[in-house]
Amino acid sequence: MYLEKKYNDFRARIRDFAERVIGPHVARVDETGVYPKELFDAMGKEGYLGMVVPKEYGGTGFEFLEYVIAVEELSRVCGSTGLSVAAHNGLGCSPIVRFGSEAQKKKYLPEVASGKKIASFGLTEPQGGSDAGNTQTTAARVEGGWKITGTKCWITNASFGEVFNLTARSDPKSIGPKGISAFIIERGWKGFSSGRKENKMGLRGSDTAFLHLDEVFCPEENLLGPEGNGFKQFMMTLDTGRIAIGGMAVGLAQGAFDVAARYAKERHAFGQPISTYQAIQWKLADMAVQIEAARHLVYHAARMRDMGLPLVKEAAMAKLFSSEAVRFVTYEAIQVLGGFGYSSRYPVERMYRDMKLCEIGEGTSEIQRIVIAREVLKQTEKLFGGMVTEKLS
Ligand code: COS
Repeated sequence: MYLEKKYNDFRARIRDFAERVIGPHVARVDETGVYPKELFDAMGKEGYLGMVVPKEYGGTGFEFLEYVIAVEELSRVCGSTGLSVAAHNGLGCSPIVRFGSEAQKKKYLPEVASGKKIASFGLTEPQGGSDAGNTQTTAARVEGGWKITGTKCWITNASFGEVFNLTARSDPKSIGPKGISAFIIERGWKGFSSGRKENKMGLRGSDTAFLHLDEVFCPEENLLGPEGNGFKQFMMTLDTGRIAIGGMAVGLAQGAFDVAARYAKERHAFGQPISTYQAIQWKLADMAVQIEAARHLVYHAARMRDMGLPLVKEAAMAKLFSSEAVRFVTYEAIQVLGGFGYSSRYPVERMYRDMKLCEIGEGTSEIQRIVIAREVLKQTEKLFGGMVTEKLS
């Protein structure tokens, strides 16, 4: 895919970092589920934990496209790293950047952008992931602030995150997406705890756990954005988060392709490299097309974000397509490697397990289809105005 030189240079820099610093740990991280803290520290030093934070608040102020390329390159080497970094930047830091007051930005952004504290996001609850408007966590008004009670689940970086953007129903009479507000909660506040780390199929190094809030007092100044606007803010956060998950999918797919293509050239069968057989060539060609198309959709949505354009449809399309592309690519990569692909001697089986989250997290593929259908139907209305169907007589 054609890209301006500055993006290619940026890619080369982060690829080198991912291969040199993260690469040696990946197999062990997958096996044990333990992610070394020094890797977070190393990423913090490079500025990769403050990519969406403007420079005046201690971040690198990268373009969104650069951020997506970074998530892609980290995921090409290690999906767990890609997801942890995307969740911290896109879901942890970003809502404070977009919706925070000046005082909140000054208080929280420098410490999360440097990686001194990891930031996280809590929307999903046990009784409803896709039905995000059915928030059961409550925020009851008390003197000086709010008392928050409820449970959030599948929260990335929950076990060690220190700053959490959470939604809770602040209007007790409301139902559905209205009457939900967003709050910034800190670990250490009385009544706040995280549950046991989930034992997952893939992305095993990326921390996932429940959060429990038992009458946690949240001061008024930690209401994030206007009261009652939490659902919309979180939907807007997910729109851009979905582009980053698209970047993660492209990265995992590229990682699997690179292994498969190289293996096909080195591996001999029936007296010649398997890359000389059409059966393998067609697989590699189809894989390459899927990756290229996914990357186009993801980068296009990222550029729209950089231009401040509406991108609900483009973000959902990018995530949906790239999530399905990476499923195809990692599946075929295993097939190219045969028995070796099925074994943990090569990383493609890990990538196959890691990629499944792309079809679930930050909105399932089914939710992306709902979002896309709503948007294209709206556009169709604008295009045609009146009826196009013939009147029945
Ligand atoms: N940006 C801005 N506003 C948005 C929005 C978006 N992307 N999506 C919805 N809204 C607004 C709507 O415009 C509506 O506003 P008004 O009441 O002023 O008209 C309000 O939010 C409610 O929206 P809607 O009626 O569409 O809500 P639904 O309950 O029908 O939910 C879906 C819509 C299903 C799309 C939403 O719940 C969703 O995305 N669910 C998946 C959640 C998810 O991704 N979870 C994974 C989290 S992993 S971190």
